[in-house]
Parts: sequence; C-alpha cells; structure tokens
Amino acid sequence: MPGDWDPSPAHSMPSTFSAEAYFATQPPPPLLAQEIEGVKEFVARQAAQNRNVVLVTSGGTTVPLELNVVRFLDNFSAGTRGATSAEYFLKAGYAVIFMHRQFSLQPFSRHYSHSTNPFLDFLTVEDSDGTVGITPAKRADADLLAVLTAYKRVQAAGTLHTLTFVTVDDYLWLLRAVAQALSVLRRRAMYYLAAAVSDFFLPRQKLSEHKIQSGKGSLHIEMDQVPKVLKPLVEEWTRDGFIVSFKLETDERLLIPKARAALERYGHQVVIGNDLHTRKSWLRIAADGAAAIHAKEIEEDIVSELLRRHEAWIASA
Ligand code: 9Z3
Repeated sequence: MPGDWDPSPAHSMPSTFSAEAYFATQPPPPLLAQEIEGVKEFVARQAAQNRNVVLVTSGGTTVPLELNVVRFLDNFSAGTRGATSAEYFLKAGYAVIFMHRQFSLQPFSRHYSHSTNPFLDFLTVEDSDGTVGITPAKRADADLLAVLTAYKRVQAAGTLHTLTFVTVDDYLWLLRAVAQALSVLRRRAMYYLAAAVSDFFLPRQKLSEHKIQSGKGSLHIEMDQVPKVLKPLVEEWTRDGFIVSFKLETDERLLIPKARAALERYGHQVVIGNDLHTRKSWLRIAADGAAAIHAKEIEEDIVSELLRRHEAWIASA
C-alpha cells in the first residue's frame, strides 16, 4: 500500500530490485492516495451499474537522471495502441480507467491532435458577429460526427476515468494501487497493459540531486533493473482478473517463444506479441493458441477477440 515506503537511509539498498524491495525503498508520487480515492469511487459506480471495467495503460515512461530533473531517458511509444483500444472498449460497453503517459494520445482527441489534422483548422471566425464557427466541410463531416457522438455518449455515461503518469516510478506506484482498487471486481476486471515501460531506472538513492555537470567529460551511468511486476500483479494485486500483457520485440522471430514463455512464467490469460516496425498492421495473440490479425485499426480486432475471451473467463467462474 502507499505508505509502506521506508525513507530511512539505514534501509538496505538492493542492486536488483524485487517488487517488494522496490516499493520499500522508492518514494510514492505525492498525490497517489488522492488519485486512488477517485479510482475507488469510479469502480464502485461502475460495479453498481453492472459494468465490466478495463484498466488500459498507455504510452512510454521516463527515467529521470537527476532529482531536479533536467535530463531523462524516454522511449518511442506514442500511446496509439492504448488510446485506440480504449475507444473500442468503451464502444463495447466497458468502463475504462485510462492510465496514460502525460501528453501521449488519448481516446477521441487522438483523431485531431496530429499536425496533419489540426482541430483549429476546422474552426472559423464569423464575419457577422466575431464568434467562433465551424467550416462548412466539417459541419457535415461523418468521421467528426462519429467521434464527437461517441465522446459525448461516454461523457454522459461517465464511463471513462483518466489518470496520468510521467516517470517509471509514477507508473509502478499507480499500477499497483489501481490494480488493487480494481481487484474488487474479480473476474469482471480486465487489465490491458499496453504502456511501454522502461526496463531500467535509477533508484532515488543513486540520483544526483542537481544537474549533472559536463565538466568531467563523458558520462557513465549504471542503471538498475526495473522489477518485473507482472508476477505480483497476477499473484497478489489482482484477484481472478483477466490480464493481458504485451510483448514488444524488434526481432520478429522472438515474439511467439517469448510471449509463450511469459504466459508460462506468470500464468495470466493473454500475451500479445508485436514487432516495433509492423505493430500497427499485425501482431500475434498467444493464449490458447496463436492468431495473426489484421484490420483498418488493428485495435478493433484485438478488442473484439479479448471481449470474447473475457466473456468466457467470466462464465467459467
Ligand atoms: C506494447 O507492446 C505496445 O503495443 C506498444 C504500442 C508500446 C508497442 P504505441 O504506443 O506502441 O501505439 O506507439 N506495449 C508493451 C511493451 C512492454 O513494455 N512490455 C513489457 C515486456 O515486454 C512488459 S508487459 O517485458
């Protein structure tokens, strides 16, 4: 739980972190308790309405190199997979806790946040009275209408709850606390772990307080391994939840063996394997068999396949 962090310098610092050692030695984000209250209320409201709830994690994580952070390590993830999948879950009647990297893509707004389709270009300043208008082409635009209708429906139903993280530390603390809060739903909870989480980090005790100075020449940093949290997520933080993890590789041949190994090691329900370069057009689901899937938006197929499996999972209780 938040609060079990022991800041005393006497606490022994491991060099490879188990999840337990990580949470005992690294400080939680300051607003965690407050955020989890909001999650608990959201989950209770959805439970009262008999809705399944999916936690979607999305986007990359940063690893600060300094306490007063000037520099950090980051990764490629734009949050497309998570934001797109969240829309399809919402469309299917799920409530969604969307836990995403600050400024990564979000459901609905993702369609208009790129510079190729900027929102301000749809708007006009009306000559007659100087108020804001909309261009004639966009007034009748079927795609915009569909996105806007779905967005308004979700807003009215109150089925989307958004949380943000920036660093890998924010992510780990938030993941544990949200997973625990969601576990009250037992089999009706799904965990869809699409965020691209750093494998390496600098523990607080090794961080330079101030900006690293360049006067000493080249920089050598030894990073610790981020604890593998899938194991405690499956065994301790959740109860009978339907857990979907993603495996990312750049060598396609490793996907199926590594996805299968993860399934065997952690004993959860589904691993989706994807290759960095082809991730938007194909992937493999390793669960009771392997399947390659394709679609206009591949997330539509991922989500419909998972809905089928989640339904069977709930029915098998
Ligand atoms: C994924 O594999 C996601 O599908 C992507 C999506 C990050 C590739 P984008 O955000 O990309 O749409 O640009 N996410 C998980 C990758 C990951 O870090 N998995 C870990 C692992 O493989 C832990 S479950 O060990």
